[in-house]
Amino acid sequence: MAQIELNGKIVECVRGDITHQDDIEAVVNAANAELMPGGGVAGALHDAAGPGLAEECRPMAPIRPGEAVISGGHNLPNRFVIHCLGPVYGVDEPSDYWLAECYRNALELADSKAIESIAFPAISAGAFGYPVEGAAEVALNTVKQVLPRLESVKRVRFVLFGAGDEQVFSSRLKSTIEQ
Ligand code: AR6
Repeated sequence: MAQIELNGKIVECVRGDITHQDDIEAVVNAANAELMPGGGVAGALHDAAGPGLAEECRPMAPIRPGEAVISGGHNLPNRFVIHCLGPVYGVDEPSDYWLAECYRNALELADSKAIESIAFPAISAGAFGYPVEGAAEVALNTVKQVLPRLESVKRVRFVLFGAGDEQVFSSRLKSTIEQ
């Protein structure tokens, strides 16, 4: 676990499950274009949210790489789910640009809804094949650029499923944000 302060706002990296972030207003889904249940994060969030989530999402699909859309949290402990379609590594090129767009769009959408806290998984770093070191670099650089100009968002949490991924994000956190 690592945590730093950026202009009075908190950025933190923790090991855990994105469906168990009870103190967070909006959780981010590493979605598929159709906004349907799938594997990984999308499967876990839809399972925990219940079928109402897919029903609410259907009219918003399909979404494009880099895009972010918002729904209610249904049976999740969060008020909102923000659904992002990450790039498929090596296919949706330049992958780093489209991944940064996910984080930027999700953060700006959260701010436009007066959301104060948001939790992200490592978008694209599972089924979509993005190497975790690069995924962490893009994620943290984008938060560094975008967070200072947001009005509502005061806490950004990265929730990493495995110990290795958590270490990569945590060690990148200081070097990226404090440099
Ligand atoms: N909580 C936090 N992180 C998780 C969880 C969880 N419950 N489950 C997996 N991860 P992925 P993608 C990690 O594949 O690469 C889906 O099938 C995982 O270890 O969920 O953007 C969708 O339907 C990895 O580090 O998302 C899409 O088709 C990271 O979350 C496609 O996969 C992202 O893995 C999206 O692929």
